[in-house]
Amino acid sequence: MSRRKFIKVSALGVGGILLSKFSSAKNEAKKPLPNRSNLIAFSPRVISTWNHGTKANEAAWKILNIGGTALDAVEVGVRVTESDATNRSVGLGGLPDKEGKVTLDACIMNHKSECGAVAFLQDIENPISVARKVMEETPHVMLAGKGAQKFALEQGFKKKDLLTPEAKKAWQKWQESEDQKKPEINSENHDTIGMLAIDSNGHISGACTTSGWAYKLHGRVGDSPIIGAGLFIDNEVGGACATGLGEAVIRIAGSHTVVELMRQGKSPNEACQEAVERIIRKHKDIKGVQVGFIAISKYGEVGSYSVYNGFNFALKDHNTEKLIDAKSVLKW
Ligand code: SD4
Repeated sequence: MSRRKFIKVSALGVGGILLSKFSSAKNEAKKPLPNRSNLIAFSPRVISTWNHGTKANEAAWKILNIGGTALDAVEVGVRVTESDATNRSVGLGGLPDKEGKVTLDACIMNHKSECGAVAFLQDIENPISVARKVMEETPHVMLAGKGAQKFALEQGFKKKDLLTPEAKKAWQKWQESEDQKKPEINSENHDTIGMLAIDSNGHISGACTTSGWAYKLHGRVGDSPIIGAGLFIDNEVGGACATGLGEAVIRIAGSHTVVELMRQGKSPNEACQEAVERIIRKHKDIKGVQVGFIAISKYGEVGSYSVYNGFNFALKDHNTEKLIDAKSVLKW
């Protein structure tokens, strides 16, 4: 058998195994998933939200490319964005809340449906790694506020002031502006990173991390640390994550919705589109409410959709490295 033929047959074989695994989950998948076994099966791939996804993907790819796990890849990948002081909406350098405090939300989930999260965490540069520790070292899923910080310090994380002079300046300017009377999420004040990766074992993991809605009320927690809202993985189907106005994402359990729509046979793109349309239907006034989803299927297909135009995501695999503009239902 020629090598090319062998690879083709192997890929179909893997797809066949996957499909029989799917059909055994009878209670969950009433309608059989479409046969997409001719698509890239078990070829590592990573996607992440926004332009900063490109750099984060590079770091994740270093792990995926040598046969590392999707879980390691997503953690290492989003840490790049968390530690980038020039990014105004994730980790170090993130814009603070109304009181000038940088408060962080993050979560992580693996192919075994294990998950961990931190919410309203302060003074720790890499909340995603704390979320992973919550997943691996505790019987819990989420720790918040002071308790999350205490746990992080016990785990060896170091305290750090995350409010950079630039972010402080922006906050001071906001305090003097009219904008503070009507807090609004828009294309300038949010850019969460959500990342989804599939590794060479066909395992999917995801991570989501943010400093949230700039100038939010002190104590506000968004969708990003909430499993099922900001992120959801079901290794039998795929994964999804969200960016944008967290309140709107939580109202439809956004990422879980996208994964369940894929379970019903929708492609990642179709699933993201339907979730976005549901958000639009649930809002009397959708003006200015931006949400974007990205998704990956078990077969490595990727997709995205947003309420308004302007959302994009970065894709990296063996053959491709590019930014893709998401389709949107509405135009700004
Ligand atoms: C939040 N969803 O805290 C986050 C913000 C965000 O892109 O995603 N911005 O609501």
